[in-house]
Amino acid sequence: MRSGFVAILGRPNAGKSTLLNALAGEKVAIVTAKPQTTRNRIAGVVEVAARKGVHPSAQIVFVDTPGVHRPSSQLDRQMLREIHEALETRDLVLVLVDATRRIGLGPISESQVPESGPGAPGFVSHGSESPVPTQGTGAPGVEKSREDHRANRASEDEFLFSLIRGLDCPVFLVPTKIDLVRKEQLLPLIDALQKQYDFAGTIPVSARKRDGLDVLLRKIVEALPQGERYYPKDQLTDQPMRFMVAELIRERILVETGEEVPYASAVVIERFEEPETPPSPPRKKNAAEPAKLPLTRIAAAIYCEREGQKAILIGKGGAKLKAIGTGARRQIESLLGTRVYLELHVIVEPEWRESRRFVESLDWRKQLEKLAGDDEGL
Ligand SMILES: Nc1nc2c(ncn2[C@@H]2O[C@H](COP(=O)(O)OP(=O)(O)O)[C@@H](O)[C@H]2O)c(=O)[nH]1
Ligand SMILES: [Mg+2]
Repeated sequence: MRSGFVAILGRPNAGKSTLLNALAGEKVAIVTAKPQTTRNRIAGVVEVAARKGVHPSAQIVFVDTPGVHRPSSQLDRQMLREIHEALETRDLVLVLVDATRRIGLGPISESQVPESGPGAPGFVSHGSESPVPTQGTGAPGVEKSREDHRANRASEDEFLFSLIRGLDCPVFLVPTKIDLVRKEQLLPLIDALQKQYDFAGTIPVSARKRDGLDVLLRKIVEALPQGERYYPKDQLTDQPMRFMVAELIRERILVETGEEVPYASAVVIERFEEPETPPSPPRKKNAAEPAKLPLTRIAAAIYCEREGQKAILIGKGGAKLKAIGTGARRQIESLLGTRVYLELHVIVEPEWRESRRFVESLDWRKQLEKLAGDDEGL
């Protein structure tokens, strides 16, 4: 059989976590429309059955990573370390590119996808593609900011390419979200990217429509080395349950709040009491007595940086925190297959994103070490 690690790399919001989930067939990583949703590397384990005359069976360990961006805070630096770690142990790399983005630039939002025709701005030329506001074109200040914007995006691309240059493994280019663009728009983007890097292959996909995923899996299996499984056959991810639970709570925060709050929030599980009786198999439809399901008790702290953010997270009369808790609880119940009692509280930790010590304490790998250490101490 074949086996190996496949690192999923790309700019923020490229669609990395959505692809991971589509390939794993389950929600392994949280997904939102906001950039920098993913903060840690996350493995999703995919078993591929042998196809006679095509390829042998395989276990592919996909590793989702935070979006590549030049770091400014300690949190950013931690995310970059996660990317480097994912690149250290990999047999193959996928560079995901949002197919709706313009050449040399970042993505445009779904609502801005051009309808059709040569009038569709900027997919081919480098001249007219800037998404900065067009009012006042000609004014020197606007021209300058447009230039800066373009230079900045190009340099973020360059930053990504610098991470893969010199890797001694195959790197595939994977344009994703192709459900949002037409072929005539996709080809020039692929062309431009192929000029910047010598990719071992190009496989366009839509994670949302599950388009191209079979081809992607086949090409990956063909490129992977012979080897045995890294994880048991039925294991889906390397994340412990309590981290997935923390992520589901963070996902609700990302969805329920705006401005700085999502980026300044972190979730730490303080208590996780599994039921003494294991959860029974999923209930049959119409089967009565859902109350008999065992109960998991979870307490979590939501960290933010300022009193104002705390007030937003709590909301009027606690309404926001309640909405976050209710939404998260439903997701956690379906993940765990138990009823869940979820207790949330908000803690202000000024400037935590600038504290390397605090940022590292959020890392579940570090948290596991600490939990193991605490146990030994008992
Ligand atoms: N239409 C469409 N949207 C997608 C696709 N893949 C991801 N998205 C959306 O793009 C946004 C960012 O996705 P996410 O997976 O979190 O990106 P990441 O930051 O690279 O992990 C989310 O709103 C997704 O729903 C796709 O194949 N088609
Ligand atoms: Mg992500």
